[in-house]
Amino acid sequence: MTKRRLSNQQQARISERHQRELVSGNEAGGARESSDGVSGERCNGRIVSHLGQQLLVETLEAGSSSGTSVRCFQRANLPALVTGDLVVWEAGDNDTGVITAVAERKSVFGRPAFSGNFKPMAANIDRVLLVIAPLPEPFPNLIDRYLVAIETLQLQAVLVLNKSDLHAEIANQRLDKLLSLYEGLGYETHRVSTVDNAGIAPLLASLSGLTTVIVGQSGVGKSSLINSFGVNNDAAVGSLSTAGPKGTHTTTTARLFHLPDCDLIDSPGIRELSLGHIDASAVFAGFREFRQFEGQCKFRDCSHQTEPDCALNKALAAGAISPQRVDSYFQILQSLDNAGR
Ligand SMILES: Nc1nc2c(ncn2[C@@H]2O[C@H](COP(=O)(O)OP(=O)(O)OP(=O)(O)O)[C@@H](O)[C@H]2O)c(=O)[nH]1
Ligand SMILES: [Mg+2]
Ligand SMILES: [Zn+2]
Repeated sequence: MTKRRLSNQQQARISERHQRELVSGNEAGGARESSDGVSGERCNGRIVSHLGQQLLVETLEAGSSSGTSVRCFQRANLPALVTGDLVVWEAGDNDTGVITAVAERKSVFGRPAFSGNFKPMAANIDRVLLVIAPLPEPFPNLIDRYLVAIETLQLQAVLVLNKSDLHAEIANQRLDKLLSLYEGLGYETHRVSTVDNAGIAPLLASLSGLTTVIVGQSGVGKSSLINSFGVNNDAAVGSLSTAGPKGTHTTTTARLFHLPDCDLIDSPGIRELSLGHIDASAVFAGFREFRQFEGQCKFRDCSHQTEPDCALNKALAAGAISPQRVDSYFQILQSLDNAGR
């Protein structure tokens, strides 16, 4: 219980900070006369999910969630809002509300839209939990692409290999080895199963006091994980036959869930992760073990391929960095070129 009490205090502190941000965010937007049917009484809230044209907003009272939610429209002058955004809303017609202001985001996770521009998906998060599984098999480069995206946003990445119960059936030693590689790079990793609950308790304990967005391919078990943590409102879980490269995605919108001492955001699965919004130098820096070699090559514009005295190639030859990661780096660079950069 001590842990829970502590965590509640932590949460209250976090929420107090949010309240301050909200007030300042609202003042920055300027108090408005009620011209569009709103009550004029300003309330704090947090975006839980998208509901078509509307947003589901949980109300925040006295520094924490009151447990009630309201469907809201947003004022047209606001940017696109995402799950986790802290907002000010006012009661409107027909039990709906109108979002009139948004607090500055302390962090954001997202990926490029078709246009190539960055598209936010979840805001005010501490960690990104990347889930992989033996089935569906990860597409090539998946982990490195995610890690580059996460490092670029200066967020903390956690790698989770789910469906460990399938070890006996599916030869996934490759994935196990892969996970060990990232462990060696200093990333936190977990091996879990939502079927037999292996590894679930330590994973949940590692999320204490934090807001975590769960990402990964469709069908790897992101929603199943959320359910195995014991949330009140179940996240919809798909059948493996419908999830996957050709099937429909079960989760279609990012959604916030509460546990006693942490918040989780479930997210829709992806088919692949393009990095169209990231430039070549950010890709290099996104490989955390490469950063020490930045500016160490003989030529300032070294492409780390055939140039003499290349620090990256020397490290590779000395076995200090993984050939797989170097290959992955070049594959990502090539995909940026192919995307017309
Ligand atoms: N064997 C096994 N199957 C699992 C495990 N976790 C989830 N599954 C199954 O994997 C399938 C997909 O699970 P979901 O939780 O819907 O996957 P998701 O990542 O949320 O998928 P999207 O919402 O489409 O992105 C379901 O049939 C689950 O029952 C596990 O640990 N072991
Ligand atoms: Mg899902
Ligand atoms: Zn070089």
